[in-house]
Formats: sequence, C-alpha cells, structure tokens
Amino acid sequence: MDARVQQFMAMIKAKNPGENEFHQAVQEVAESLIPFIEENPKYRQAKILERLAEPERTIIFRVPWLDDKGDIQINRGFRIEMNSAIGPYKGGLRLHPTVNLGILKFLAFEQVFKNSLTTLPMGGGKGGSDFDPKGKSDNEVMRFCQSFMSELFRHIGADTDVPAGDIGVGGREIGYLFGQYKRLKNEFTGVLTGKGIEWGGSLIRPEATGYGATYFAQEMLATRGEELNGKTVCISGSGNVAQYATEKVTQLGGIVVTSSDSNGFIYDPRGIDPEKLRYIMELKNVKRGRIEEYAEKYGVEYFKDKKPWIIKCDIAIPNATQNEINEEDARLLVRNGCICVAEGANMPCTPEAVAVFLNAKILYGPGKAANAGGVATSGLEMTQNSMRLPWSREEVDERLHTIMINIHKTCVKYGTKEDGFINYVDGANIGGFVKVANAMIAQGVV
Ligand code: NDP
Ligand code: 2IT
Repeated sequence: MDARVQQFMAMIKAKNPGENEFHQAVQEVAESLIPFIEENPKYRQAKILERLAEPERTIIFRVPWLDDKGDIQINRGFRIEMNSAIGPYKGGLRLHPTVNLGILKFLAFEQVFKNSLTTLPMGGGKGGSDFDPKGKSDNEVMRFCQSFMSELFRHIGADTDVPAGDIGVGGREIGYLFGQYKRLKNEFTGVLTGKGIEWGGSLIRPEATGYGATYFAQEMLATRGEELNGKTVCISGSGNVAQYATEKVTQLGGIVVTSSDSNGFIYDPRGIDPEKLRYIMELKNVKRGRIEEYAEKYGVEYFKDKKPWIIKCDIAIPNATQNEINEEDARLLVRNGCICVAEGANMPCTPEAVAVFLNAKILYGPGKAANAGGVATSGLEMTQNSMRLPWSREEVDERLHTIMINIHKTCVKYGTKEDGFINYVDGANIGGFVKVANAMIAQGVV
C-alpha cells in the first residue's frame, strides 16, 4: 500500500476503532484520492479528505416499542449526518439486525460521493436501526417506526435531512415514518422520499435503483461494443433493487437466471420472465416469504446457503448487501467468462474481489456510481415536492436515464487510464469528490 494511504488509514483506524466496513470504504476512496490530492494541493491544505471522513453529526438514540404480546423491546436508532456541503443530508434508513455505527458510517460516507455524482444538490447521510423486521407483524413494524420517528423528527426536515429506504425499509415503513413525522410537526413536507404515489411520492422511485444500475451496465457495455440483449445475468437479492434490475434487464433482452435471499438462491436457466418476476414481487413484498418457494413453484434448482456467483454468466449484478462477493467468488466469475459487474448494492465486493476485476480488466462499476439512480430519483421526488407538481412516468424515467449516462461520462472523464482502460473506481471517487471539495473550500473551515 502507498505510504501516504497507510498513514492516513492508521489515523482513521485509531479514531474509529472496530468500524471495519467504514475503514474499508474510506480506504478505497483514499487510494483513488490521495494521488489526485497530491496533484491538487489546495485540497491537501484544506484537509478535505480528513474532514470528509468525520461526520458533521452523529445521532444515536433509544427506540423502545411494545410487541404484540405487550412486552417491551428496545432497539438502537442512528442517523449519521455526514456532509452538507452541496445540499441537505440525504440517504436511506436501514433496518437489519447487523446494523451498527461502523456500517452506517460506511454507507453515509459512500453516499456523499454518490449524491455528488448525481449532479443534484444533495449532501450525504444514512441511518437506521438494529431492528429486525423479519417475522414482525404490520402493527409491530408500525409501532417501531413511530417510536423511531419520535426521536428522529427533531433532527430532520425537508431542507435539513431527508431520509429514504434501504434494506428493510420500503413503502410500508416510509408510510408509517411519514405519518408519525406529520403528526409530530403538523406539516406535510417532503421530509422523506420513497413516499406513496398518492401522498407526494414520485413515479419510478421504486424502480429507480434497479433500472439505474441496468442503465449504467448498458453504458459500460457500450464502451466495448457490447449490449445486454442475449446476455446471461446473475442477480443476487430479491428485494427492491434486485426486482427492478431483473425487470429492466429482461426488458432489454438479457436473461436473468438467479434470484436470492439470505438463505440461498434459485437457478432458473430459462430466465425469470415477467410472470415469474410478478410471483417474486408478491412473494417478497406481500407474503414476505422465502425465495426457496420459487424453486418449488417453478420446479427449478435451489442452492441452500449458497450465493449465485457459482453460476456461469456474462454479467453479475449484486443487489443484496456489503461484501457478498469475495475474492474466490470474483475469481470464479472471471474464470466463467463474466465481463461486467454492476453494483446495485453498496460495497458488495470485498477489496480483494475488486482487485480481481480490475486486474482482469473487466467492466466493474462500483455502487456509488452504478446504484446512484435510487437517490437521484429521490432528488427528483424532492424537486416535485418543492414545486408541488408531479411528473409523468416517462419524464422521470427519461431524467433518470440521462443522469445515469452523465454519471458514466464523469467516470470515464476521471477514470480513463493511459492504456484506455476505464477504472470506474477512480472515476467515481474523483468525480464525486471534486464538487464537494470545492464547495467545502468555498464555505470555509466548517
Ligand atoms: P431489500 O430489503 O428490499 O432487499 C434486500 C435483499 O438482500 C433481500 O433479498 C435480502 O434477503 C438480501 N440480504 C439483505 N441482507 C443480507 C445479508 N446480510 N446476507 C444475504 N442477503 C441479504 O433492500 P434493497 O433492495 O433496498 O437494498 C439492497 C442493496 O441495495 C443494499 O446494499 C442497499 O444498501 C442497496 N441500495 C438500495 C437502494 C434503494 O433505493 N433501496 C439505493 C442504492 C443502494 P433477506 O430477505 O433474506 O434478508
Ligand atoms: O444507498 C442509497 O443510495 C439508498 N438507499 C437510497 C437513498 C435515498 O435517499 O434515496
């Protein structure tokens, strides 16, 4: 490792002990940025990287709620307000038992660069709780969300901090959170995105992350004269991002052969067609069942406790969680002929896996670029809320598509190497950095 990166990381690790995912995310960015900052000393003098790695504000709070048996449950709530140089804090809420400070700091850190790449005026934040929605009744989820918002409401606002969904937070949870915010503040404002279409939500927001990742993959493929049509695609996850990545890939002629959850994956060599996708959506969004049931319904193979990366594919789109592709998975993907990896999830590849993809010079699109379509469309929802005017499906999709094309252009601008290889990691990190860094310098030592 570069000595300057090593020195910087020693400081980060000493200041943030035990926050492994945060260290991982910061190191990846530092490796791209430190050489760039050396060439642009104004950023070094202003200590921009050091400031970026320190949240502007971290809020941690108790979330007590009553379960259906009348017993008291206690969870921990978080909101990391990472950076507001270019707009109000913006980023999702994650509800998952693994949630802790280090995971949310990694996500908030990534969000700052991602939001900058969208070209929209949004700072970076992230929040959530170690609450596990699995197996909870609707009423329990509602009581949790109401308790969570009873503290969070005093820290957020349409011009201050605008949360949205992430793992474990979809339309149902945003509804309960919004209802409680409105009740406490007595105002109907765009304080959350991912709202229902009847009460201030944007068309295409549910689809946006998966569609956006697919548009980004299309752009990457085009740099090598390739297209999605006819390609075999492995997708992990079966939640929001996975569902709409599957839909868009299929619309563009790709064949999605896998779907997964935390218990295993299904392999459907004939492809998950629109009718089968409708079944997955009903299974996951309404029945809240397991992907294993797909294997029973359609008579295909189910691989318990396995990840889809053992299946031969041209393109991989990981959409579940951090570090779901390790070095061994990456080697297998490359050996099996995979030419493109587009990250729908945040940091789904370990640093060793990323190194395998970069060394093999395949197309590798990191999450902060490839999955930025979700937050970009959240930004479009904020715009519509401010105007109090909704846009049509076509208008939002067109804007999303244009934003993804522009993010790709930014990556090409900052990531193209002397031999013509596009390093999208450097491209996204440097491209996301410049605007935030210049804004921070303009705003003084804050
Ligand atoms: P959902 O909760 O809708 O779906 C998550 C999916 O991933 C489920 O299939 C879930 O399986 C699986 N999963 C979650 N955690 C794990 C784990 N620890 N191990 C194995 N599988 C797991 O979340 P989203 O689709 O919204 O989010 C997926 C990824 O995309 C996350 O990394 C998120 O940060 C990222 N993302 C989301 C955006 C959005 O707009 N929603 C925007 C940008 C990125 P199970 O049901 O068994 O838990
Ligand atoms: O990781 C992400 O970009 C999200 N979960 C979406 C954030 C948002 O504010 O829409």
